[in-house]
Amino acid sequence: MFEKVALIGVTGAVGRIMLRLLEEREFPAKSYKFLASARSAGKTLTFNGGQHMIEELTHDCFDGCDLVIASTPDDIAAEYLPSAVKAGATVIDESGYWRMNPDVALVIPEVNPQAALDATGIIASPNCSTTQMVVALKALHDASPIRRVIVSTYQAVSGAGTQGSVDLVAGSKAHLDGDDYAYQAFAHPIAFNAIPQIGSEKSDGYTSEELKMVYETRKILGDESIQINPTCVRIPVANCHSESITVETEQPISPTQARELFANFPGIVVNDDLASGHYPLPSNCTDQDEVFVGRIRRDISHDNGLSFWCVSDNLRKGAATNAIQIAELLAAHRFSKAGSK
Ligand code: 2RA
Repeated sequence: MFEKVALIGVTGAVGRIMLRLLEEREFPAKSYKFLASARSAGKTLTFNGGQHMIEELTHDCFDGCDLVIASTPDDIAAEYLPSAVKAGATVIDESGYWRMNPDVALVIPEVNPQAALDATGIIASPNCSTTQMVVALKALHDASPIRRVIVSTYQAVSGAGTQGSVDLVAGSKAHLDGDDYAYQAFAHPIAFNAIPQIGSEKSDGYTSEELKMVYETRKILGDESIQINPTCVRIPVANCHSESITVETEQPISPTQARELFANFPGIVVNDDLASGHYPLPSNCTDQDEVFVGRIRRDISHDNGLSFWCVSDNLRKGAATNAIQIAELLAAHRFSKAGSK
């Protein structure tokens, strides 16, 4: 068992899901410490049937912690997580700050578990749009190496934080009532709209969210030669990111083969019956921990191409669930031989 697990960012949307997952999955820890910004310090939360005080995140709050799981903005992760490592903890980080650091492991447990087991210090969890795609890609990549990916995302407002969800509801109501609404999480109205920009402008006309899909995917799959062309779009859906993905593999993979590869891969659920109108939808994937695929078909424009549709809960597998799965992987590895200490 871990001696003391510190959870940072427990009042955020992802932090709250992490707490529920740790309870439901009976995570092996003797004690917990709940950390948040000064604004939330002093408040209480309910966990494992008890009331617990939230403490302020500071540089010297990690004494005695052997595991830290953090869900914070990048600047907080940059400033505080090195202190947790210095105090001797293994750190699992949900933010984007450390992901591409060459000394940091970037891990999806179904895809590259060994990277977490080999890591010292910080283990990063990928961006939500990357995670669900890479789980699906890995199922194919193991059968025939992926050469090229063209992906368009349809991302839910929950990915933009609590304010994104507030904006969707309030903006939709205002739109229907013919009122004005001042959006805070988005540069354009999200109600009854689609915004082809997530993140800031980076190089070659791509955004930060799009380039995360390129660089994180290559790092996780350990293959710098994979070519990826992403377009990330915010749509007026409350929760769950959807992705239209076309891959080109070294050898052709038929839709039948792909269905079997996906079905046999841990963490993937196939929901694929176009004739009956069955495929993953944000509405049937929310609050689920898996990656769902459907609309599996041959790419009629390319012999070695395969297209499919992929949906996953961006707050769960895209964030909280992946982080907790990394923690469970570490626990299983560290404590299996020693018995349940
Ligand atoms: C989004 N991927 O959906 C981001 C959140 N990390 O905006």
